[in-house]
Amino acid sequence: MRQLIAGNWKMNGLLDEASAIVGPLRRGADGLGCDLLVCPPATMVMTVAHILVGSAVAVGGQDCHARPNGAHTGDVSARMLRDAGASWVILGHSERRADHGESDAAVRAKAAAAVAAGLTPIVCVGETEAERAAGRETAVVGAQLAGSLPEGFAGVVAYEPVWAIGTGRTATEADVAAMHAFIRDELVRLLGAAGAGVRILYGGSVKPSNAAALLAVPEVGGALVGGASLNAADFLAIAQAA
Ligand code: G2H
Repeated sequence: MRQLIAGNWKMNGLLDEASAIVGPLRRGADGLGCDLLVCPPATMVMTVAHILVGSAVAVGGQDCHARPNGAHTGDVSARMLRDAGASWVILGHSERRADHGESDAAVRAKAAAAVAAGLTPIVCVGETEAERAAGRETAVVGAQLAGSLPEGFAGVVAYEPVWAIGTGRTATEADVAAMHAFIRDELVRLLGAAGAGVRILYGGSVKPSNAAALLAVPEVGGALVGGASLNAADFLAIAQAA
């Protein structure tokens, strides 16, 4: 299966910066051996999707509400993202779990709404430093998977150890191999045969200098890239390592 390299811009980027990133991506995406995705802030999904129309680069949101519409001030629904040109959405990122108190049940409802609206969800899981220090990393990630994935889940999972996000610290290849093998087993247990085909991305300080090694780890189906996705050359270099 082709690896997926997904850029999570987080709350970064204004329109002029977005075009400076997306233009080179559009030109550089042809002939890549992986799938490429950018997830800008909601304000720019439509513009970025317009720039990328007809290209090999897909566009996604960074979150969606579980309801299709209604009295939810400040929220964006999966249908709205789809309407704006997105085909993917990141859900349950640890920053949303921490900043907005998103529970596994909330992530599960959002993932179901995303699929219903025609989006492919990327559901994020990962343990904190304290949980790993206590030897609880697989228990935490196992519970997140069981609680966050809707029945018949047909999306992507991203493993992002919280202690490696935006810190410059990367999990070792052995850490990644062990956790991705665990996640694969859990996916098969939860989803049956379909669990064998779910791509499992690694995320957490992925950059050009470590991408090739991380992407070569068994069961790594791609990368969710934060900081390095804000620079087109770095993001393309990561994609070329896939
Ligand atoms: C993890 C990742 C992208 P960064 O959050 O989701 O960010 O690559 O900056 O650690």
